[in-house]
Amino acid sequence: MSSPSGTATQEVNLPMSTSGANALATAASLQDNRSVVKGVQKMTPSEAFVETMVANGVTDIFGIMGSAFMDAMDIFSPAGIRFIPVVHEQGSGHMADGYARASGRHGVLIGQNGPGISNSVTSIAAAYWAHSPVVIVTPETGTMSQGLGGFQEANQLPMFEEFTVYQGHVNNPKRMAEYTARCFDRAMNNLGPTQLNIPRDYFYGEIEAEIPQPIRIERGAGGEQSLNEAADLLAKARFPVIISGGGVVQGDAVEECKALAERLGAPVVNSYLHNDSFPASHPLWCGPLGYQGSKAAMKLISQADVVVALGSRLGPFGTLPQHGLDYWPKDAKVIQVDARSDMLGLVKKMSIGICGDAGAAALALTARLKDRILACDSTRNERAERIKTEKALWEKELDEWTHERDDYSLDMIEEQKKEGGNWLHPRQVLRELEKAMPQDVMVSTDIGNINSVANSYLRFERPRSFFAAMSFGNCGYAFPTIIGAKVAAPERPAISYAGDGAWRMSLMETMTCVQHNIPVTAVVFHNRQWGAEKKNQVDFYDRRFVAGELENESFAGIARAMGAEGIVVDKLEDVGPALKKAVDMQMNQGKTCIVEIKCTRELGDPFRRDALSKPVRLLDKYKDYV
Ligand SMILES: Cc1ncc(C[n+]2csc(CCOP(=O)(O)OP(=O)(O)O)c2C)c(N)n1
Ligand SMILES: [Mg+2]
Repeated sequence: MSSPSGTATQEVNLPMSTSGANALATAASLQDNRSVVKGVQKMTPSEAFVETMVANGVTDIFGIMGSAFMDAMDIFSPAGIRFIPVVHEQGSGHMADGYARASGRHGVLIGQNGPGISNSVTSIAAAYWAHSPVVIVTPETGTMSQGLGGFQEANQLPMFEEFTVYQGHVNNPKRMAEYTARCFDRAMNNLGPTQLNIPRDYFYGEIEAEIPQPIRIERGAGGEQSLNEAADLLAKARFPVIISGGGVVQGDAVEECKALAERLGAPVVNSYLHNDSFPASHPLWCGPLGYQGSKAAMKLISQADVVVALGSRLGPFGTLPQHGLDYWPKDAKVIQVDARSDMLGLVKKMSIGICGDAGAAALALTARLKDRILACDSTRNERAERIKTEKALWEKELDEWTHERDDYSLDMIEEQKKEGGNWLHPRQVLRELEKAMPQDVMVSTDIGNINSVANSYLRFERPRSFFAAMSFGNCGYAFPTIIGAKVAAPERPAISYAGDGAWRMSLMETMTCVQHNIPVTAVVFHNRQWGAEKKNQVDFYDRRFVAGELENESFAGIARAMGAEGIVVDKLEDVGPALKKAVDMQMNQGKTCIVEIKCTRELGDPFRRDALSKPVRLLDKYKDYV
């Protein structure tokens, strides 16, 4: 095929693969009718860089412009790549993460060497713990001034060393396409962010290069022997339970997980913060484990004699005791399936480790169990009843759990009654929001007390719908992340949750939504405090409050000043209608709306009771601070 200038081109056509995210990336790229130059060609390194991105199906890049990559940026548009300018580079990393999590395609960001790059370290760390295929392109000081202490000079590789699965440094302009391609391949194949570091003078010049075809590796089900042993173990299990993890979401393996669960009649619990890894309407679904998770899930897994951890690393925070339940079944045999061998048996004791794709492994196990008589077959109905009963009990408890009942929360509720104004109980607010959620919604959540309590009230029907701040746990995650998700899936309603503290850290990206036509809905829980941390001062520091109070202007007013809409809610009956109105504005009028909900200062269970201890003071002058 010939382009108007007469250069030979090839259609963007990624190799077909059947597994998960790769299949999604392929599907997206197959619809991509942009063409890429074919064979060895004379081109500039900027052209090699941009063409390699086209070959990988890139259509959107987040960032803030800069002289360091202006030569390449100049041809983004003719290459069919949209550059989405953000307010702060931290936001561009979260947007790339949200984009990747929603679509299974690469999320890409770029920035100015030095500060533009260091500004996004936090969001790349967050993307790393979400295992997102994000590529951060980091133009660097020019090779002739590196090391002389020039303008915006920094060593950019060490900054991301811990948070990337691969770092490519273009050490010669002739290798631009090769390194670019490798970064895109490895982000997808090794499941995590990669860094493409490019000395800024290497964008210029003339090279001979061929644009590499993307390499996508199909992951298999795992070793024959371990699959056979796992099937034998499951055939003998009395009460098997499945943990459906992030690997099920990323590998698009819900159907395979469902088939295995149905064959076993096993309850399925979501791993911590992967509430979209199994459809909530399914009779075998029991809700999430971990902090502020489902009691039904915890009570059921505590009974398990065999646990299948499907696509889960069983992270240390995700199985901590909760609601007074130390639910992890210490004597159960654990079959762990993960795409990464180094995650197998890392945190929890395991009986059988399967290194493979969650979907392929589930399929292989189901096939092995299909015609066998299983020990648990005879109790299928009884177990189904038990699941139903536990779920009903938990729903009833949630319905009746209208507010927190600890001393501090009760004191706050009383105090705020005297103070006047109408403040809503967070749990009731969360229940109302849950009821008003639109179909096919995508929700992102932040780090904070109310956001954590939300875990009990967020249920999903399909994967790639829930984007929580994962193990890096940074406040300010949710809003930019949902913006990126919305760019990837404009047809789906997009809602972020944030506490007022986290919102203050991220609200400026409202301008990105307004100016670049990316309508989303942001719910802000306005409780006038850094609640999650204040909870530790309640529990461990005798209510000596330092730095926890927040005095805010009206967030709805700030939103309006930025050109968005704002709704203030201070009545429970208005919560659902306000969310519906905001989503309607998003979907039908292309408007971003901030829903500011006035909440009491009450606080749910803390994050890290496990990691704090009562203060000890040895010096006389501090003796009262215990
Ligand atoms: C970037 C960052 N800074 C600080 C923290 C520590 N931290 C965790 S939760 C929290 C309070 C969150 O307050 P807010 O967003 O208002 O939600 P609330 O707890 O009040 O519901 C803080 C400061 C963090 N996790 N991330
Ligand atoms: Mg708060």
